[in-house]
Amino acid sequence: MKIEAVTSPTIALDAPPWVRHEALKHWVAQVCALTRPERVVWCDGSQAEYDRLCGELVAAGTFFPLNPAKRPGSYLSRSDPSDVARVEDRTFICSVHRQDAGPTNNWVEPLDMKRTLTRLFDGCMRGRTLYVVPFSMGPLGSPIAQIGVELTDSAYVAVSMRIMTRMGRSAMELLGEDGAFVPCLHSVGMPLAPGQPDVPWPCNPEHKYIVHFPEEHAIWSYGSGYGGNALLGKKCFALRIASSMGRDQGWLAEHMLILGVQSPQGDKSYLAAAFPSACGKTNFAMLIPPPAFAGWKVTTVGDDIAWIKPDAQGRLRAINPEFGFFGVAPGTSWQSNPNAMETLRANCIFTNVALTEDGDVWWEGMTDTPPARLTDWQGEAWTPDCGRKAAHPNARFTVPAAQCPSIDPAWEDPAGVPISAFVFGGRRSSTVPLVLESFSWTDGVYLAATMGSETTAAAAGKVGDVRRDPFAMLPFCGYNMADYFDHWLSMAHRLTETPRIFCVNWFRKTADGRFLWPGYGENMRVLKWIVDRCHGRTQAVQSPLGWMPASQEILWEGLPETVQEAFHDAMSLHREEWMRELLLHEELFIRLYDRLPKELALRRELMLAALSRAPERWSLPA
Ligand code: TSX
Ligand code: MN
Repeated sequence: MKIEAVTSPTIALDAPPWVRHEALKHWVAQVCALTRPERVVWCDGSQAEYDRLCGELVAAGTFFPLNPAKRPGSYLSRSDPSDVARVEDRTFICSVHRQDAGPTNNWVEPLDMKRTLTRLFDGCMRGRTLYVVPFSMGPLGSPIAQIGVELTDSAYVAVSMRIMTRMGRSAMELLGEDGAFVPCLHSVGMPLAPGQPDVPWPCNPEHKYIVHFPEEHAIWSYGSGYGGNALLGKKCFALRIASSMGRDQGWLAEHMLILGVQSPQGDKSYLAAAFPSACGKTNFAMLIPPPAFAGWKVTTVGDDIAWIKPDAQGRLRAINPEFGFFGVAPGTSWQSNPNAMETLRANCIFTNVALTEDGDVWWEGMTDTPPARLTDWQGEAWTPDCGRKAAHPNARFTVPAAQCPSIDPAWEDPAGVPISAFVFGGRRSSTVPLVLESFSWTDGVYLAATMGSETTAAAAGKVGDVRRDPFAMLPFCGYNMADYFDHWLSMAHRLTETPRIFCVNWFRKTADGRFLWPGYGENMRVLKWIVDRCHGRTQAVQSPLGWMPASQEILWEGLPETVQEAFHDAMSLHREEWMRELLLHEELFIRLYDRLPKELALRRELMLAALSRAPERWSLPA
């Protein structure tokens, strides 16, 4: 590779007049000189452009238009069977010092990585179009929002970015002549020789790299066209790079949904909640309260990412940096999430779901009985008895958030919404109670730092293993996880009032393996207690680990008595289980020992002491 080749562009850039940023044009020229695309398209984000690109994707065989009578304005896309999920082992945080990435991230020295990537990007866009995709993460012009520009050789990425971000001319105009932006470089890593026919889903089967340079706020992604590997605004920018910016600048970029709860009295509270995968995060963000909750309303601000900053009054305010939902389709149904199903009625891009005979989509868990005949996610004929899944377990929908019936009226407020509480959840069949409020901010940071979740079929490891996933950020923290804990502890000093911190577990089971809690909409009963706590409207019982609701503080109307009995079990604490749990916390702390905040190790000691004084089985008073 000759580096001087990078300085001489070979194709006319023809930037439109609304691009006034010379440094940006220079970067595009440099990337063209390196990657050698056939042409450059500056995306303006218009409907006409979206329709044209979707038409080209249909012609290329990447998109299949769904039946307009069943699913207007929607497309089905099938990825290469090898390119179906984020690639965590190919994801790198290339900070200057290895210790700044920490033991939970892959690390390569930045110059070393740039040498490797420059070789891969050399000529990698030959025969393809380079799309310049300007986008805003967060409402345009919001003081919490940020601009990025993705250069990609994938039209699928360009159209997906229009759904998932505020994409196009207005984002570019906000940049002006010299505004700051995060450069995001992406290639599917499959150049075309002259005359070589393209494939529906180009990607690189051998080389995949998802690379972050936190000090210079840059992202380079190579070899994959799927989801978080390729839509660089989401996990790469809004979580990994933004978390690193937030640490330096005193704010938070979190893997959290944001929801609003309105009481019959009309008061409105917002909370932000972090859950690892397979906990039903999107279902919780779009929860519909059961009939007993007349006058209560739950609204959705976001389902995946929250950017949270202290305002001038020292209160935390949050925005959803995204513009759409990129959700897991399997399991989504009119039973589990009617708001999501309503959102998906039109203008959707589905990836790796099954196709019905009448040109609609289907996935496992959508209906109790599957259709008699389908085309599966790989394009093969499918019948219920064929022994294969019709949709890939990580099949996705990409859809505008504005179409969600429960979307909050303030979801695009540039000032963000005030956060009253943080909620942390995991999938635990034992040990962890249904709900717990931390004694303090530090104690809440401990609970979030040590949260774990049991692996389901989709994840790596044995089914039922507990995987530590601090703050649900393990794959998404752009710096050392121990420094991240420290940043959370330090946030308390930037605030006049800290939000309350709660832990929830919808998944605790009886000894014979039945769920103790009905979950779904019935989680409103827990949510109401949380919100009532924030307003000082309800009591709590002190347990060895935190504050808990007594049964009479929960609204039970509409549920059978048996659920109240199960609640008693779902709230119990077993000394031996918790002693074992604290040993697992210690494993995590040893991994992070050199930078672990002292408060957390001490908090663990205090918990051990409290447990040693607790009865073998601690229960709420009857
Ligand atoms: O999303 C879920 N939530 C959150 C909803 C707001 N799921 C789906 C699994 C995760 C992808 C849940 N599954 C929840 C839950 O609260 N709880 C459960 C466990 C459960 C499953 C089925 C039943 C009850 C609990 N069914 C019956 O009891 C009939
Ligand atoms: Mn997520």
